[in-house]
Amino acid sequence: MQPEHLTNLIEKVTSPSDGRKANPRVSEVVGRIVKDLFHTIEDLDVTPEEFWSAMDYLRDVGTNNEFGLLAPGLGFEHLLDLRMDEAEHAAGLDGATPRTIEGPLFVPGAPKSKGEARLDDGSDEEGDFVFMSGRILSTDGTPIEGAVVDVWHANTRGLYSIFDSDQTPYNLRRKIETGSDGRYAFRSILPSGYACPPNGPTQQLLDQLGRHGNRPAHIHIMVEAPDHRTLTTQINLDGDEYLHDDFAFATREELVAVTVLHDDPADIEARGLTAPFYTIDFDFTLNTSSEAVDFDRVDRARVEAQMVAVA
Ligand code: MBD
Ligand code: FE
Repeated sequence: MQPEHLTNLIEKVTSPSDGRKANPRVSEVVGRIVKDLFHTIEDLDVTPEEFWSAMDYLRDVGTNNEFGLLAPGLGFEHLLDLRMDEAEHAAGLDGATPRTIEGPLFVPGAPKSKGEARLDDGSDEEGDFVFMSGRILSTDGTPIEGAVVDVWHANTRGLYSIFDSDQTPYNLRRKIETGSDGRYAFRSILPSGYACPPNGPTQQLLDQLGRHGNRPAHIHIMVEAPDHRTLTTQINLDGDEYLHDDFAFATREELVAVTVLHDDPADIEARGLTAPFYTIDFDFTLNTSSEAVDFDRVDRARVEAQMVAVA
């Protein structure tokens, strides 16, 4: 193709019509994406059939509400993390627990309690009991009072409440507020890893790339605290076969948590249990608020509990 035909068309796509005004940011970003895609089509000789099948594919991703899954699967959500890490580092904000992706399954508005909570509703009989606790700290080591720890994780089938009609709403989701010792503690069941819906469009593309769609077992944490930067992260459970092979690229070495098995009958009885249990001890450190960066918690559309279609 004559290069000027390509350049002319790209130019026209983002040229405002007579008497209209463009949003300059949208114009710049869309102009760049269209330009890069035009070049992709030209350089790779993309056929009309390939192009239209890509359009159909995007329709399917939307219909199945999987853009939130495709984004981490193609590395975009981790890329955004790396960029936020860079910006904080450049602003001298170091020393906090590393962030890692929120993912598509956070639901705001979980029940809140002080100091401790039980996350599971007792219905998942496959689940091993876990007691996780630790402190929310400032980078100077001071415990933070009044931090709100939002915790969410999957059940033993790798499924999340609200998105899974077999679970009670907000099962395995809680907010826990720290007291003056900065401590949080909860009882729950150990989650299993997540797998992309096998017949969905995300897995369909991963198959074409020769990739699996699995995540290691993990527990999501979002911590908000007065005068501190919000931390969105996850811990990954040690020993999972996908620990370093996460389809969403979210594992970070500092976020691997050791699960300690307790099978001494005396320990079991002391907890009022009848089966062995696990403990996880994990502290989270937050950076103090800073004028040097203009972002905090990522603002994105999140599911409203009552709006989720229960299939
Ligand atoms: C998950 O549980 C998750 O955390 C992400 C990032 C994507 C899909 C499912
Ligand atoms: Fe998850």
